[in-house]
Amino acid sequence: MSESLDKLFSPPRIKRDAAALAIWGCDWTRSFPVAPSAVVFPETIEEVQALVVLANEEGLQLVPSGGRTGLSGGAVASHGEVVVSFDRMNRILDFASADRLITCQAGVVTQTLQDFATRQGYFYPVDFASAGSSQLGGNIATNAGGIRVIRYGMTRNWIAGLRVVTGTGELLDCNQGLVKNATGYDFRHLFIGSEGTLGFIVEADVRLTRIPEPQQVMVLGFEKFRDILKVLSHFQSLVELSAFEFFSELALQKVTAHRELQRPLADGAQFYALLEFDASAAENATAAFEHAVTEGWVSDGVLSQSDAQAASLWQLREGISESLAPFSPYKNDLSVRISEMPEFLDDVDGMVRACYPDFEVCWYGHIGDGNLHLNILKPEDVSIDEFYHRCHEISPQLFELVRARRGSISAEHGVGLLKKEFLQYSRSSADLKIMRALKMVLDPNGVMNPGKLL
Ligand code: S2G
Ligand code: ZN
Repeated sequence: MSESLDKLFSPPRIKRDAAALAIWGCDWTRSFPVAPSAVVFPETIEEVQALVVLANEEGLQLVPSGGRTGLSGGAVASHGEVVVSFDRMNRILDFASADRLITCQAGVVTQTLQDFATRQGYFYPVDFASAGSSQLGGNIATNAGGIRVIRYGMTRNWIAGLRVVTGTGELLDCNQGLVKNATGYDFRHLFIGSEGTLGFIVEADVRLTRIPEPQQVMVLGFEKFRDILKVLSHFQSLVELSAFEFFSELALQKVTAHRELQRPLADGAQFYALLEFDASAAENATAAFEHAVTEGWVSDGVLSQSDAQAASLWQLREGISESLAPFSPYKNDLSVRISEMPEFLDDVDGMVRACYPDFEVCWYGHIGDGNLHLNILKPEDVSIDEFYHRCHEISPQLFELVRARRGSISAEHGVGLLKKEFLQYSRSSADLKIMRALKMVLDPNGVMNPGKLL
């Protein structure tokens, strides 16, 4: 059946060799079988449309693939699907200075977009550890967040226009990069976060902002979780924060060992916060720090004195994910409203200690956004299957705590395959009914990324 693909693609733009299938058939998750039937590399929107039409005619199933940095199995092909890689649709098509817009194909690497924007004198603010390999299309499909959401918001905030090939092969031009457009449903927001289940994102008009003034970084040490949130609100009353991240002592131990980094403070602490702000706000930030010390919320702190020192402090946070990878972590990516955070943290801490007494639990994340990355580390003497099974079994209890506070079981990593069975902890039955109806409208034959999200 997939022979008909050869009418549309010829080598090297179609691959079927085992090595290629293993590379393009998955993302960063390692807990699902990888078994695509082929990988194709379209170069134009018309080729994507022809492929989707063919898939509808011949019952092919298509898995969109970008930078393959996903963490929920959203880009894994396990049942003979055809992987559609955007590696060759990676051109920046236009820069409109007056609109402060860059138009690019979906396969543009996030870092390439950031660098291009800076060269034009502007700033694309969405940033995270995998920006060097993730692609814009995947960032949009998962509404990627990262480390500067507290100041700049999620990917969703920066997409002024979107070209999408739906699951029936129609090309939609959503919003055309307009600032204002009051003409009914805004389809951008249907496809942003849809995880490739409604259609292929093929092009985007990306909004830019001013390049921020030089930033400074502060790392603070805490003994108690809940003091972190008191410090957050105190700093926010005095300083516009560009970032407010946190990580535990265990995370710090893993990242300093893995990357051979210096510890940030003379004394240890239970938890650390990493703050970033405009250098012109350093005086206010220092005043806020001194108040936090007086209140006993903070034990110690350091303020970066150079860009190099700021970068090495950032490594302590951005290097965590990579440092934990060798421990095959069972990842949770939870969010609740900030006002719910203190009690939620207590709930989760109590549950984790009760349920995982023999597992190392690593806390870190974008606490300024109410987003907690909870990584359970696999003990050496436990098999990966046994470990994942035990973690998966406890997930309902964890997600019940999330539901009780109207939180999200997936703050920024998406649902994919990993969280699909738990979606009802964050979405109502009415939500799910409408999501399925929308899927039927846009992808009636189930061509698009089957088995993901819904
Ligand atoms: C982070 C990166 C992915 C992970 O570090 O903020 O979103 O490993 C994560 O959790
Ligand atoms: Zn994150």
